[in-house]
Amino acid sequence: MEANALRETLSCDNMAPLWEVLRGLTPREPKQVIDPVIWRAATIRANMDIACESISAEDAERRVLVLENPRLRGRSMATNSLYAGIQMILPGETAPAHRHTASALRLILSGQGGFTTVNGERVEMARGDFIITPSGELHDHGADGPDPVMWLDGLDVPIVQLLNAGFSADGAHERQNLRRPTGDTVARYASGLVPVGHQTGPVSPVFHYPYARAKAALEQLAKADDWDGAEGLKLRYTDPTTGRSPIPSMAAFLQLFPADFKGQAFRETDAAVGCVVEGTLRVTISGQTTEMRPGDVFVLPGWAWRSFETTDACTLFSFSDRPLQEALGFWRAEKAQAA
Ligand code: GTQ
Repeated sequence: MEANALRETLSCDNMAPLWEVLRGLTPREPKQVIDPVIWRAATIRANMDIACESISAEDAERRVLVLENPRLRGRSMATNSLYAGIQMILPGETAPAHRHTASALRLILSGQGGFTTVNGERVEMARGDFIITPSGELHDHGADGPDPVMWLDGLDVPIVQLLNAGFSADGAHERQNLRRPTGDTVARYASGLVPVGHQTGPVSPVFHYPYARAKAALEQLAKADDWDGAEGLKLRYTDPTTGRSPIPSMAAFLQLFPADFKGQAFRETDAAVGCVVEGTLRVTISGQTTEMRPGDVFVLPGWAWRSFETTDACTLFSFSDRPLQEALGFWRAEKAQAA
């Protein structure tokens, strides 16, 4: 039968010829299907100020500007597997307590006096802090100081959507009741000890990773001088009770580049969302070089060649779906041969 006729015949019975789509289903290598988009700090802030005039955190439930990849417009996706957004809370506002299947991670960008309460324990937010909300845990956010508080949100929403496994519910009160003192989980699980009888699970019991501690760790390692030729010094956030990623679907990293770094080109299968915390980073993706400054957020498409350069020292936060790719045996990385 002729190809068009065959396709139509099969289509009537909800079937299709594999040979017409095979290479699309099993590509020779990952395709470039997303853009290396950048959201500049100044643009984020200008649009956020407009959003703050337009709606309260309470009315919005979450006052968030979704960071959309132009190649995935309208789907609330920064990459094929990652949702990213910028959230702001004005002094006195509350983002009311709710829970959902999607896990969230946050990088605090600006403002003092912000807090989030996760599962009955409140943490105070400081710039550069990394905070997680594991799947299904009740969380509300607020700003009790004089400043607006802003942060980068990363969620595994596209994964939950792919699996169509999402549930959500509202808390009984806008601000959940506190059931543990601040610092409780860090003392219990992140002091090099764990409570006797503690059962490890898929998510980290620790949900606050202060920037001051992470930065101090990088600076201590810098004294040993063992920089990677492509990545500088790169640490990943862990569940201290297992060593695994704090969230099973997403990994988060903090890395330090020394001054005058000229990194080797490399690529990895996991697309990442990056945000400069301190300093300036020149990022070259697929031959295009852009200077990233603090608060700029950008996408590193999976399997695209990238390299990093600095003039002064720079700290970069990033997150990706690497734990999923590793669990499935998919993750690959490659470094360019030194010239
Ligand atoms: O803070 O709970 O960016 O539920 C998107 C959905 C943040 C949150 C987002 C959310 C949240």
